Amino acid sequence: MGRIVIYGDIHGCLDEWRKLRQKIGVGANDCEISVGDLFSKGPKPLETLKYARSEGIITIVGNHEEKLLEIASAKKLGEPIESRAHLEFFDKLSANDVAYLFASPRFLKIANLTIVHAGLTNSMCLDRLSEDQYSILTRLRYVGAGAMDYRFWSELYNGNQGFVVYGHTPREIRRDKHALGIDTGCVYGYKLSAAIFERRGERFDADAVEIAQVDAKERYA
Ligand SMILES: [Mn+2]
Repeated sequence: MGRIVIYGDIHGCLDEWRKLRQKIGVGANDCEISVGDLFSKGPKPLETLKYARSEGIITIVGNHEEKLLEIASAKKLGEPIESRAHLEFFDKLSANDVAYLFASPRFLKIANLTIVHAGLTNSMCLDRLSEDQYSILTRLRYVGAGAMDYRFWSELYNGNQGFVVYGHTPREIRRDKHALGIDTGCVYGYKLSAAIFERRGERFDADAVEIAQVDAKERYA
């Protein structure tokens, strides 16, 4: 295996994503993973989803992918669907697009690396998650450290589920002891980022991670 290349939230910013892949010079030996939220908010949602699928890039389920999975099951059961925007998008998908979403993992562990969309807490064990904990993976931001004391999850995370690479909360690259946040808000006019890990023996050296970035062409949301 070559490098592991992990992309932050793309939100339909396909032009920037193509440019970033070109800049990194991804090759057939590299393993590419998106942290999820491939679409919604940005300019080319459908094309981005199809691009990820056709390029063989793995997508972790984000809160927006989760919405589509919920719509798929609501349709099957004949239940009402609340999110009109997501429903309109869902109706444009091909059977292969839907199959790609259903095949997307909620998290991925590769040696010492763990990739999730939003975050996790110290009490969660990825191999034994409850239904509620699945949706924590796609939404988590702050956790209570004590009464009235809320901190960003990665500040308190003790590394018991590996070194976590995540997106979901847009801002600059955030580095904590056991986690790396790579959603740099491309759809809001900032940057699209990727974290690149090289194999060192049996593991990936988180201290030697390389960050590659391109600027957003414009502000979309
Ligand atoms: Mn998200």
